[in-house]
Amino acid sequence: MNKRLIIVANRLPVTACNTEDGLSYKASPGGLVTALNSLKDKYEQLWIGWPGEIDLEVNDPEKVKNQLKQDFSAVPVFLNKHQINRYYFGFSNKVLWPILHYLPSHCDYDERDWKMYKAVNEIFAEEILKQIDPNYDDWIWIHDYQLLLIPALIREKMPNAKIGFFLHTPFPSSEIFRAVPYREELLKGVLGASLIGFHTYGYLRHFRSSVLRLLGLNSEVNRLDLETHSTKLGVYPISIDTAKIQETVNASSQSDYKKIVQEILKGRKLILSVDRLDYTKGIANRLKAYKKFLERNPKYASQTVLVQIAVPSRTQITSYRELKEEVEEIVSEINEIHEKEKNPPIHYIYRSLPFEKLTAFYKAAEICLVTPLCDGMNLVAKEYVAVQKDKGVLILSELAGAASELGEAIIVNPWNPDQIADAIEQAFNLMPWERARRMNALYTKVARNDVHYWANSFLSDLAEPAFSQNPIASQTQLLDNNTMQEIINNFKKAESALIITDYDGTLVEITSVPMNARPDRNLLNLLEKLAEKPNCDFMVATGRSRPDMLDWLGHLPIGLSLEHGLWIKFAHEKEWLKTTSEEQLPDWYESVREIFAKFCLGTPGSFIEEKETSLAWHYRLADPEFGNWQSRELTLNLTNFLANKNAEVLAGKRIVEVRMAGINKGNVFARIQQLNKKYDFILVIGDDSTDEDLFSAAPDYAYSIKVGNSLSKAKYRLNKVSEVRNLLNNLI
Ligand code: ADQ
Repeated sequence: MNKRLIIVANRLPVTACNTEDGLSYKASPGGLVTALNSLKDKYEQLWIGWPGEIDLEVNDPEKVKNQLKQDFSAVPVFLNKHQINRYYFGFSNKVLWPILHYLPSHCDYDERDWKMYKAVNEIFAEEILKQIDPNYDDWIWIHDYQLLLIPALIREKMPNAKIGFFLHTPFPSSEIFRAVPYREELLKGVLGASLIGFHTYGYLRHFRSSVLRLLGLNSEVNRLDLETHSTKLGVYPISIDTAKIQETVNASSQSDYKKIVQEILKGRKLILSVDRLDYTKGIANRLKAYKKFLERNPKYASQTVLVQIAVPSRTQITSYRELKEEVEEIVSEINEIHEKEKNPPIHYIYRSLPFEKLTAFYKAAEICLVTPLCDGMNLVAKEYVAVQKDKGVLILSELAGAASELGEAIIVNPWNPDQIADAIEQAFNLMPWERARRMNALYTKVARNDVHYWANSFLSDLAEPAFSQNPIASQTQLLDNNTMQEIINNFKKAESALIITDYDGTLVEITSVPMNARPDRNLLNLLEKLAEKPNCDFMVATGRSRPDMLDWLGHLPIGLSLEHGLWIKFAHEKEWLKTTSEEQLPDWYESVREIFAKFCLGTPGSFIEEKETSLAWHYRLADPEFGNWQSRELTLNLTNFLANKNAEVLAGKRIVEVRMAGINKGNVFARIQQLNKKYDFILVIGDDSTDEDLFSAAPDYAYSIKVGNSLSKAKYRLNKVSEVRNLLNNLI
């Protein structure tokens, strides 16, 4: 089957333009289009996105669609003005964009924008699903923050789909991401992907931390195992088409553009800045730094010119219009200060230029000043390097993703005008060999990690099956419908059946506070009905203490195994069996309590649960990363301390527990032997590490089911509590 790449981005690579002769299409020269063009030999491609504003009352949508498909392999998602205003200018650019760039002061939240963001993501997802063709091996590659919800929407309908997602912006610290309204929904949305790509490891790290803190999900550095699939995480710094840029540099058209540039320079040295006019790009700060530089070095006012090229961007948004005014004011102010000079020291160009012309500016620039306050990557820095090859000096903000790759640039803090002014001075004073050394090193990197490398490395990682690094899947099979039916049939046929299930995480969802996990009405009904089955012994086996469980389940005619098998009682038995003959508290109990108490003080949110012969330290309410770290310390401490004692340390789900050695949930099978009970059907279900003893002790013919995704000795796996309840409901 032929592979096909479905590329989904807010905008199509072509934009519709209304001309006197009707609609025409202008190719957008974005880096993404170039990058993916080079993959055309390997994958057929289909683009899905917004084609720009098209009046559908004047233009026949079917005709537009056919033309886009035929000429550009593109499928339009038609959006009207209202939709674009709320989804794109609203939620995407007045909430997500500023927060992703650590600038929440630019946020302007409106609930209606969020609703439209959701609605438009759904429209995109529907269009993608419509385009899926069973004759192709379709891979879906979704781009950027405007479309965060799509991966989960597709996953829901196509559980095995290959979905890539690439974020072109930074991903900020969880402390700031949590300010986004509906942050959980957004994270869950993007986690529908099989692979999520970021520009830098820093962004990946922040993403993992947000997923942990906001969704409570642990992840590996490169992977996150979810109930339905695994999501891989990777770092793919985007780049440019270096070879193509070199072609442009050598093209004959350059000579005309060079002349235009020379007319602006009038023999002066060129400092160049090129940006979309966006508040993240640090344009105002940079101009102020240049002002400082001129104050300190007045002679340069006649010898240099700062050409600031700014592409108009998102002009519908107030803060972008305000920025334009601010920048223009600063430019006039600086030029007025130096009005006695023949030519003003800043030349400001507010428009988009053809790339060939931009190249002429890059080539002529002695210095390229790239000082964003925050930037996912920044391609201008790489374009300058690709054009210069062995000359010129790049001054680069440490807050641009590109800084993590381009260390040979002069790196500056964009918030520090003195440092930027110093850097300009330093750049002018660098010896030619030092400039060449730095630029050569930069060029080698940019040429090697070009945009083709970027696209190829992302897609080759997407090619790997999502579960390939997940050892669990191969060991414990997902319980399919056939096995489920087999279990139901065998249970119904059985003369004498035994069912043992764990409680927390198996029959009820795990809660932050253990006392909140009370059984609900549906569960109590279900357990009552199972207890009524004449051919069945039903037992709940839990690590919880006797008082808890007697309060919650004591009135039901079911068996209970409590405190990890310390207390066992079958439904028909009157007396409890205590698995140990010791009457006293174990000798380690007090000391362990003291160790736990020390860790409680040092780990805000954690607490101790005391049981008859065991102690548990819970850290579900503590900071998740700190809690994990403290639990490792604690386990190490306890293992040393308990080395020669009759005790074992268990690390469970956000819990560290110490219990008497030899007492575990598997003890129930020894009790069954003692009682000489015979069963022709056994089903055991549990979700955490203490249930592994149950799985090991069960006879070979038993059905054992692990709830969740982690490594287990169980034969089968279910994903969640609701699926366990569904299975049990099928038995009654
Ligand atoms: P942008 O914020 O748009 O991209 P950037 O990476 O610098 O920022 O790309 C700008 C592009 O626009 C460059 O290719 C540049 O040549 C072009 N450009 C700039 N000024 C121009 C002008 N006046 N005329 C014509 N073209 C001009 C987002 C993220 C970035 C990330 C990219 C790619 O914000 O951090 O690097 O996506 O992932």
